[in-house]
Amino acid sequence: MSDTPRWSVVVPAFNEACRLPPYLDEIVAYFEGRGDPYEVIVVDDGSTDDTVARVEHVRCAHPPVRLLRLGENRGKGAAVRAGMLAARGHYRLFADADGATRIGELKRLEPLLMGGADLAIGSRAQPDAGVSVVALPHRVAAGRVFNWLVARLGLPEVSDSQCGFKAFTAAAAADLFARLSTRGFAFDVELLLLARAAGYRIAEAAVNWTDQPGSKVGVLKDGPGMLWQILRARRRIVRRS
Ligand SMILES: Nc1nc2c(ncn2[C@@H]2O[C@H](COP(=O)(O)OP(=O)(O)OP(=O)(O)O)[C@@H](O)[C@H]2O)c(=O)[nH]1
Ligand SMILES: [Mg+2]
Repeated sequence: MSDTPRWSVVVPAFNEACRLPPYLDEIVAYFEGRGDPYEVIVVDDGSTDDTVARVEHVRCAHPPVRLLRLGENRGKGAAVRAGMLAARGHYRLFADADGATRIGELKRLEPLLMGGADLAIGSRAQPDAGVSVVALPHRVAAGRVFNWLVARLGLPEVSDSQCGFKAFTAAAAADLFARLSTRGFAFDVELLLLARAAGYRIAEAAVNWTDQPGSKVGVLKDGPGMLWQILRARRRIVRRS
């Protein structure tokens, strides 16, 4: 593709042979319908299921779909970082492979970037009568506790740090992802702390979200490690500034 893509969509995928293909089709159909140049970068790091074959299949019919394969499993943060640094679009979105947020929800983030924001992030916690969030009650409760902690750890104005649907200008993405260190699920918090410290404009919009079965994040399994990663990231950023 010779044209610079208007949008790059980065999708981290680890063992997503079931959840990713319908979402990938949806992303391709959405951008083909818009008619702007675009690219989709799926980042796989050692999936042991058919993820790679399923993406290759879509790629044969749709050249804007790219597959980035990392040698070994390093976590969601490392995968999103690699995809964002390989992206060439004027605007760059990352979206979870499970399609919990439909790609059409980009209509809620795009105007924020057009209006001057450097980051436009989806939120499942902002009250908005126009959107619905369908999630299991224990996950909603865990999210509230997590967001409460994150607010106290340096992001008081962000209602939902963990939503897997965030968009960036090219300049903000290139700068922030080059400096991102957290490889695991807590990378969003480091990214937002870095953005805040650098004075980027962060805008949030409520997005429709429907929990999908097969989540790879466990509150008890991953929560303590995520908090530890956030504390380390915070210390790094405070030391540098
Ligand atoms: N490449 C790569 N992607 C990963 C890894 N871990 C998670 N992901 C991707 O990260 C995204 C989010 O994973 P989910 O299991 O949906 O978890 P979540 O969306 O953060 O949490 P939920 O709130 O439960 O939906 C999916 O696209 C996963 O495939 C990893 O180690 N490598
Ligand atoms: Mg999910």
